Amino acid sequence: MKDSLFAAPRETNTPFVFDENVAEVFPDMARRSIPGYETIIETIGRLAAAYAREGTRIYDLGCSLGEASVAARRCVRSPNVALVAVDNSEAMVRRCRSVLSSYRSEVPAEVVLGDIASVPVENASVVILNFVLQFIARDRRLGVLKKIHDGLCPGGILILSEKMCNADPLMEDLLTGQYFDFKRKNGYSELEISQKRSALEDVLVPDTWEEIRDRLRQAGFVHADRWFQTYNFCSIVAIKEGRQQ
Ligand code: GEK
Repeated sequence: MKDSLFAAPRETNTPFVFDENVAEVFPDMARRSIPGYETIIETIGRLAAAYAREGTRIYDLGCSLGEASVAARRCVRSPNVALVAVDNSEAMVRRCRSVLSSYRSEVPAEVVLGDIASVPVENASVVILNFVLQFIARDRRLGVLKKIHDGLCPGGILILSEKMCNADPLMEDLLTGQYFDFKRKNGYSELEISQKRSALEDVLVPDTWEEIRDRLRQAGFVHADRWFQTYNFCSIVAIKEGRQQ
């Protein structure tokens, strides 16, 4: 279903929430609003296949409709791997359960309604945080990353995708301008672009690349780099120190 949530003029600037209306149009919204969304999902599948280890778990934190979970379950061949998908939106979780149950896979999946800040992460070989940390209060982000680092097995990976901002105002303007052109090219009107931008203010709070990198280091990740970037959207892979079992 086409995303036209911000097409009509809005009288008040109500903050963006992941409700039933958003869940209904989410696949279209993600593809037309997140540069590289499909490439990132496909690559998550391949990274999960390469790093999932026998007898461990894959976590998809902030799973929305479970597209990354579907990709991981389709690609992973290691035996005895289970997937845990978590989201705190009831509308997303309900739909995600139905999406995941409609695909057959050797990887059993559980979809949990919960806050990623409080859900335990244990015995993980792969953790996916695909455009989610940016919605968590800044002072809670380090705690989430530390918990993930602690819950990963040695040699396990975190795939972290984020919308970033740039500390240099000239670069910020250039990259934001290019991003808005991408949205126009994908059929969003000026009104849709500006109303969505206002609704996301204080809801999606981006960090700079330097802040993200430093926070990953503070959480314990020594090896981390961007494997994808278009405009201010990036995806990072971080590896927990130690040999894979
Ligand atoms: C994908 N990863 O398609 N706890 C749990 N879930 C949360 C929290 C939280 N504290 N805060 C936000 N969410 C997905 C796309 S969308 C990205 C992720 C976007 C959830 C929220 O309910 C929503 O489903 C998701 O994070 C963010 O691979 O819309 O830009």
